[in-house]
Amino acid sequence: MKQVDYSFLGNLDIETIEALYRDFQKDPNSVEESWRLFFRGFEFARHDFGDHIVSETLDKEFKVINLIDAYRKRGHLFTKTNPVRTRRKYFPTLDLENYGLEENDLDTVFHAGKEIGIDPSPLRDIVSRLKQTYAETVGVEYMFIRSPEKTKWLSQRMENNLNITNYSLEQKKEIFMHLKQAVGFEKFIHKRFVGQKRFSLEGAEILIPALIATIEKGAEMDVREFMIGMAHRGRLNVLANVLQKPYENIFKEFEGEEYEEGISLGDVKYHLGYVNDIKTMSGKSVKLNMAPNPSHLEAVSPIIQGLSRARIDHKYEGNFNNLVPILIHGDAAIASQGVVYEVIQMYDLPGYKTGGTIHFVINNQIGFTTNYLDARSSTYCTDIGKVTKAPIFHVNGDEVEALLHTVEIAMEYRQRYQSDVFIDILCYRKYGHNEGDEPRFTQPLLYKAIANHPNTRDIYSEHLIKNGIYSKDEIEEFENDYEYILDGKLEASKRLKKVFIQRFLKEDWKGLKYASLSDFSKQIDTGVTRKKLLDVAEKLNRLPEDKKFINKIKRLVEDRKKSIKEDRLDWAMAELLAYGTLLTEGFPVRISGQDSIRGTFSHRHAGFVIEDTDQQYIPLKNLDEHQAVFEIYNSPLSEYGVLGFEYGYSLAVPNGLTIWEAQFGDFHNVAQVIIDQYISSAEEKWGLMNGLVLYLPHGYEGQGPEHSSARIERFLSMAARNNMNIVNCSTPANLFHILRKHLYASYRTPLILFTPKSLLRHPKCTSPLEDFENDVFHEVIDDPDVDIQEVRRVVYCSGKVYYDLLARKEEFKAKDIALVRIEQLHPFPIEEVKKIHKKYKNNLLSLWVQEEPVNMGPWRHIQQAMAEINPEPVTRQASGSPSTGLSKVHQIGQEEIIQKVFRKCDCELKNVYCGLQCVVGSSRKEILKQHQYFQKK
Ligand SMILES: Cc1ncc(C[n+]2csc(CCOP(=O)(O)OP(=O)(O)O)c2C)c(N)n1
Ligand SMILES: [Mg+2]
Repeated sequence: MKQVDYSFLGNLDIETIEALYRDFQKDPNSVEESWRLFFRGFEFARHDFGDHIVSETLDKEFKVINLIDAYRKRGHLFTKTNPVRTRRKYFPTLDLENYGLEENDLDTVFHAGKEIGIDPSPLRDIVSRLKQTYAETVGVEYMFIRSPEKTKWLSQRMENNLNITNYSLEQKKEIFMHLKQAVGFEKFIHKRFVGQKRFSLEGAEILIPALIATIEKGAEMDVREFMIGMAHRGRLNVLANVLQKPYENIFKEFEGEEYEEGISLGDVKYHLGYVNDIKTMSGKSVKLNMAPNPSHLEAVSPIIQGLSRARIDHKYEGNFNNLVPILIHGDAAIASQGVVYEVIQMYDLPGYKTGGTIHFVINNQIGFTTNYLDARSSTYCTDIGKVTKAPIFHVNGDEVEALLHTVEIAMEYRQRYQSDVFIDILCYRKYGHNEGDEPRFTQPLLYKAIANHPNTRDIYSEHLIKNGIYSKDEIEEFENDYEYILDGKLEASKRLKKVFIQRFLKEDWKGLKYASLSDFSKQIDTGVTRKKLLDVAEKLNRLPEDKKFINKIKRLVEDRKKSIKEDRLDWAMAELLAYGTLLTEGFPVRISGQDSIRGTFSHRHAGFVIEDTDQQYIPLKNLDEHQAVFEIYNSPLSEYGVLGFEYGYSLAVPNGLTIWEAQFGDFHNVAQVIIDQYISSAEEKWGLMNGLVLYLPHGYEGQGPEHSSARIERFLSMAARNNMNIVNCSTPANLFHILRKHLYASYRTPLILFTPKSLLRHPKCTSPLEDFENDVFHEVIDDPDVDIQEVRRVVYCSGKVYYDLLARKEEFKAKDIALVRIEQLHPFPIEEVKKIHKKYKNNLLSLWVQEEPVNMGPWRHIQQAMAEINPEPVTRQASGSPSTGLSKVHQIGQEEIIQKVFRKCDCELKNVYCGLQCVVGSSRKEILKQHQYFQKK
């Protein structure tokens, strides 16, 4: 249908309008908002004028309707929401003349008033109501929402309840108490801890009553838990006055010198998390979680989503109304950190939705020293919310009642439509970026205005005094009393010996412990009986008879069955069997990554698409009725957001196998923040365990600089004190066992698994059932095919290059070369390696072989870890890029590496793996020493 331009309505005759109206009545939902309004105006006019309707009266009614529409759509541009600055000017304005109306019409009664829920009223009243609703202290953007039901709900909810609401006396007193605490807390710290960084909330203290109102309203509407993520600004205040973290603990963090046991390095006070069960004013019990977060702005956002989803899945049986994520953003961060987009984009995806997040923005119009005009191109910092058609409210940070009213609407909307909602609080920052930073260096004008601006508590006190609710003296007394309480808490904090960091979600982690070095080398019986293996395999390889599948799928399943019969299980089979057995033993499994269901390299096929449908049959969901939940999702094309999500998910499910898979290993660097700030360091900073598994496809197959290396070296450079388990399996069975061990261990660490590509189909990369049954995870795999006494060269390697070496070894029938695979790179299994090393008594030369350039791959870490053995490196030359783009050049490089390992000495002892010369050009003296050895022999 064509968009209606109301201006030429005067030219439409009544018959035409009648005909259009009849169409509309047949299918009211088929029209756009402007048409709906058109017909609504038409209804009003007809209702009042019956058949005597004339185009002139219609025309004016429509103009009023148009004005209403304009307020709804553009009213937010004309609000008075900025407490300390004048707004930019927007055109056209909402003045009557821009809508074909004039002053003279102000006293005319228009039936269009019904559109905003009032009786036919003079235009003056209609405009006044519109202004109050859409262009005073709250601006709202919502007319871009494509669902007529949602826009109608929002219009009605806002128009029927004016923003300046009449809170009851008791409510007003309560609001004051919260403002008093929010303001008093900052002032107290400012006075008592002079010059210390706290990232004060001053200028945005209104956030505290807003959060409390969110929790109160949520609790009334079935919410039992909130998952909160926020940055530095005001965090201490939120922890103290919303999560009710004891004041004395916070004060101790300003002065403490030592952490309580278990926290090694710790973190600054405004990054710490906290969990508390609180009672709301209406007597409901609500769990509040504040996740710890790093300095990296917005990095916590995906973590909150994953945590929330995990809780919704595992604690609230999928009921999105029982848990609400809250994200509190800074205006500069929300506008420009890309991960915000990644998180928002996930909001409605089946694998990632959390039922809608309430986003608050502490919009102090500045980021560090950067003015908002330099910080974004968009009109609002919240414009990102429009991507998913979430309603966006902009509220004056001086107007507490208006904000609380907005919070109520936001919570109702979220619970009703499971949508994100944004509340942009226009406020200011009382001091510099932190309390020691001079803001007048960069914003002298603004800070002049801010210096003279009263805080929200004082503004609200004025209101209460004016309305006779409290006297000035009473207000002062309340404020003094609060300061007195805080003084008592400060004294109490001095009696505390150490700084206490509450372990986030410690209740959920009961029974699991931090890993020690010896834990890793303890063997855990992860074998599974043949009977069970065959039973699970049979279910994995069964296609339901009543469903149709393409021939290729049938063939694939037949091949899998054949591999079991022939006792040659490949990588995919091992992976699926690991999941399958764990599921039947009660461990939930969740996998997400780009194209993970089929698998980037087409090996996994965890779901089979039913022919001619969009549905899938997922064998791992159909093992038995008591099995744990299996979930697998193709993720959106994001790494940072999705890895953060899965990290959060695994935090909330300590006994589940949560896996994030990179499409190719290199892509993990898009999510580097999550790896640096959470995966590798969360335990030392916050005492946080985590069992997330990363699958990072790795291996040099000539696919170019970006598809070869998962940057093993980077993980190894961050590995220390058992913070991660870094593994590069070379056999399907070892993969099976490490995954099972990961869950059966009494400790948890992130598991970084480098996974293969070409090995997925390599005929040698298979394992017999026996290895799944009676074996365990091996940190090192010694060479089974050697003549121990004859071994002259011990070649250490890891992962896929082993098979390249093996091919040559088999070709040469070289039983005098031992290929030893390091399957676990961290913690490094040095004792086991040494044991193997000792076994080869006649060894002359130890090598470390890798496909990567010498400055990449595990080499530099191996050099340290195996210092006692001192292997010589066989690697590619140092380079900045991991690999060549030409596959021929790759092959030459690969051949060079292999040749170096197998090249025999050029000397008189030809045909013996005797010397160092060929490999690394050792000194003449060393060569002679070896020759002597052989001569003696
Ligand atoms: C990813 C990232 N980049 C840079 C910084 C450094 N930094 C800390 S706060 C800040 C300004 C944040 O501004 P805004 O988001 O508006 O929050 P505000 O401090 O104004 O509350 C910057 C740039 C950071 N913490 N994280
Ligand atoms: Mg800011």
